[in-house]
Formats: sequence, structure tokens, C-alpha cells
Amino acid sequence: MRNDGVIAAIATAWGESAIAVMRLSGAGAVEITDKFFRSKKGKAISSLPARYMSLGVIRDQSGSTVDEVLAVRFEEGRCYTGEESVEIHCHGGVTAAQRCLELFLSGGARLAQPGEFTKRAFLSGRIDLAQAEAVASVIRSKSDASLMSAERSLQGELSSRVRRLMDSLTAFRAELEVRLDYPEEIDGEGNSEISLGLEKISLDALELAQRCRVGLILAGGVKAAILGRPNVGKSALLNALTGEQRAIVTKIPGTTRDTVTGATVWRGLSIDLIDTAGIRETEDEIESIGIARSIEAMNGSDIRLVVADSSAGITTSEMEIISKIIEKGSQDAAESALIVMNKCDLPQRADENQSDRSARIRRINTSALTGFGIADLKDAIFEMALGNARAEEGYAATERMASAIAETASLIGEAKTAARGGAGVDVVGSLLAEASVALSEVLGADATEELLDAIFSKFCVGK
Ligand SMILES: Nc1nc2c(ncn2[C@@H]2O[C@H](COP(=O)(O)OP(=O)(O)OP(=O)(O)O)[C@@H](O)[C@H]2O)c(=O)[nH]1
Ligand SMILES: [Mg+2]
Repeated sequence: MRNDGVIAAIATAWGESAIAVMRLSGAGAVEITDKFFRSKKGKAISSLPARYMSLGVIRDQSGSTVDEVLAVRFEEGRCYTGEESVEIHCHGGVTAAQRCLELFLSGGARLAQPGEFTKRAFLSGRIDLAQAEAVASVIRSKSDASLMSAERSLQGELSSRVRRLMDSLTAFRAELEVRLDYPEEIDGEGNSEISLGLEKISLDALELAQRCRVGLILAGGVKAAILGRPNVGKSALLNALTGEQRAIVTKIPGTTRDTVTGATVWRGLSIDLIDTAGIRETEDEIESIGIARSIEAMNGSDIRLVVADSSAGITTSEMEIISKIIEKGSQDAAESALIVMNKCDLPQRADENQSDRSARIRRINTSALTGFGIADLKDAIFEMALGNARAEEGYAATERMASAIAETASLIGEAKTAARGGAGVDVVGSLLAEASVALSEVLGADATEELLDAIFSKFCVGK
């Protein structure tokens, strides 16, 4: 896993902008820059102090000016990648930076692969894998809370929690080893001591797994489909939830033909909403395609909002939709569905049949017209996604990290149960050894080249 050569890339987004930054990293970055850059006083970057911006120009081989730029060099060990590196701040837009980049490539640098700067930061030991992945989460975060959780992971909060857990596991395993050497001392009492000792480690692991799960949900947000028969106010609800006039609302049943999307952020959770065509029997070709899309949206969502007109109560139409959700979903419908009793500003009517499946599903009263209950509905969506967790607790984690930590927690749990059930120290020890392996994957100490490639290829070029 050696770093080969000087890599270069434009680190800022493409398009019109005030400045565009090109980065170079690797031993020899300064030497390449010396070929093209001179400060206003005619100095090469190698003779200018490190970490100071210098105004100058970039000239090509024929001596013509490519751009007036600000340049800064960093010494090995004192920058993002941990390698000798240079940043060139060109004028914005695409052309100046692109020409600089081409020039530096002709001067001996090679184009960086996606995520290669961050990969080098990891390989030089400046950051661990959890922090490297947090960099990507910072870039992609969709809400303040997901940004904050990414920053917490990037600052190493998650990494140090993982290390502490690893330390307690290692210490505990060492203690077990000692016991293995003196098997005559292991009796029922010894075992209960072991399971007690594991209790704290297990709680720690579970809490960590939960916080990563929160971070993971915050990063991805949730997708909620708004379903129901025509005219119950689905589109009006989409508009009320997003605070925008996204979908057409009329008193004519069958107004929405296609799916309409919108988004909102609530308590740090980003919620993607899909308003759908009202579900009913119809001969209309366009409407039936729309209804097929409603069913698709229902199946592809994390949360299903079944909207009913509370002035009509729950009718067979709502019951049919609930049945569809229950048929399709592997999990209990009650966990992925909410019944939204809309139009609660109108006189209410009792349900046609009370003792039905819908009784298990939580209900929220709303009025898209007056705004009543809209905040409650958002709270309910938040609770379905995150339970009673708070967004501030999240650690940005990738699917990979979260599942490694969850695996660790479950192995420690198994070890605890085994000890309590009177299993031998060797059984408990080998479960804990597996837990250590799962946990070590989070920080990437033994990461293979393939794993690193898979992780860093998801980054953008220039990061
Ligand atoms: N009183 C009252 N009327 C509402 C409420 N929400 C929606 N409406 C009215 O109900 C009618 C239908 O609203 P839409 O939002 O278009 O209903 P929809 O469910 O999207 O209907 P389709 O697109 O046809 O499936 C409109 O006249 C709305 O103004 C509400 O909370 N209270
Ligand atoms: Mg509609």
C-alpha cells in the first residue's frame, strides 16, 4: 500500500465560482510547483515559508501566464494528507484551474483518484478509517444534525469511544486468559463474576451501536409515502409538511396523477416525502399508471402515511391500503405505518368498523387546512425513525461501521449470556475474540487494499 508519486486534482466544485483550488500531494509536490510558480517577488515556492499564502503567477513552459494565483505549501506531517503538499488557489470557473492542472500533470504529477487524498491521510496514520469515512459524511450531510454527527466522528469522538471499548475488551480477555490457566478456580461463582464484568462492556457496546444507528439514519434521512384514496387531502398535507405549494390541490378526486416529492427537516432528521395519486378502481389509463406508481412508492418507503378523511372515518378504502402494506411488508405494519386522520377541522365521524387491524396503528389528527397536528405528525415520523433517541447523540457512521459495531455488541451479548448460563471460559473467550475482530474493522487497522478501494472510491475526486 505504498503511495506512489505526486497526485493532483481540483478540490472545488465545477462551475462558476470565485476561486478554484488545485491540490498536489506527495514527495516532489514542491519541486513540480517550482517549475511553474513564481511569487510576485520572483521566488519559487520552495524558498517561501511553509503554511503562508503567497501571491504569484503560474506560467506555462512557453512562459505565458496561465493565472494569477495564491499558493501555499505544507511540510510533510503538517497537512491533511500528512505528505508534502501544495495548494494553488486559482481564479474561479473551470478554465484557469483546469489549465493549471494540465500543466502540473505535464510537469510530473498524476491525476488523483476519487478519495485518494483522504486515503493518503489514512495511510500516513493521520486519521483512522472511521474519521476518513466521516469526511465523506461531512461532505454529504443533508441537515445540521447530520453535519454535527459527522463532525463528531471526524474529530475522533467515535474513534476514541471505539478504542476505549477495544481496550476494555482486551483487558477483560487478558483476565480470562489468566483464569484459563487456573481452571480449578473456575466455578459457578467465577462465571457470575465474568457475566457481571461483561455487563458494563456490553452496555457500552450497545450504546455505541445505537448512536451509530442514529448517525446512519440522520445521514440517509427517511422516506415517507403519503397514501390514501382520492380527495382525503394528501397533496394538501405534502404542502403543509414542506411549507411549500408543491402539489396541486383541488376538490376534484383524482387530481394527483403522478408522484410529487418534497422534503423537510424536523429535529435534525431529513424527511423525503412522496405524495401519490389517490388509490381507487379506475378505467382511466393515466390514473391507473399513477396508482401503480403509488403502490411502488408505498413499497419503496420507510414510512407509510395512510391518510383518511376524518369526517368520513376509516372506510374500506383505508383498510385495503393497510392490508396492502401488511401483505408487502415483512415487518409489522404498525411499525412502518401511521394513520393520518386529516380534515379534523370538520365534524368527525366514527369508523365503520372499530375492531380492525388499523387499531394497532398509531393515529394522528391533522388539518392540512389549518395546520393543526402537522408538528405532531412530524414528531411521529421522527419517533418512528429514531425512537426516543435525540439527533444530537448520533455518530456519523457508514453501513459498514454500524454493522461492525452492532456485530460487536451482539457477540459481547452472546458471551455474557454464555457466561451466565455456565459456559466455559474458553467459549466466552472465543466469542470475545470474535467481538474484538469485528470491532477492529471499524478503525481499519487491518483493512485490506480491496476494502480501502471500495471505501475511498465513493469519495469525490480532489478529496
Ligand atoms: N376542511 C379541510 N379540507 C381539506 C383539508 N385538507 C385538504 N382539504 C381539501 O380537500 C380537497 C382535496 O385535497 P387534495 O390535497 O387535493 O386531496 P388528495 O388526497 O391529494 O386528492 P387526489 O390527488 O385526488 O388523490 C381540497 O379541496 C382541499 O382543499 C383539511 O384538513 N380540512
Ligand atoms: Mg393529490
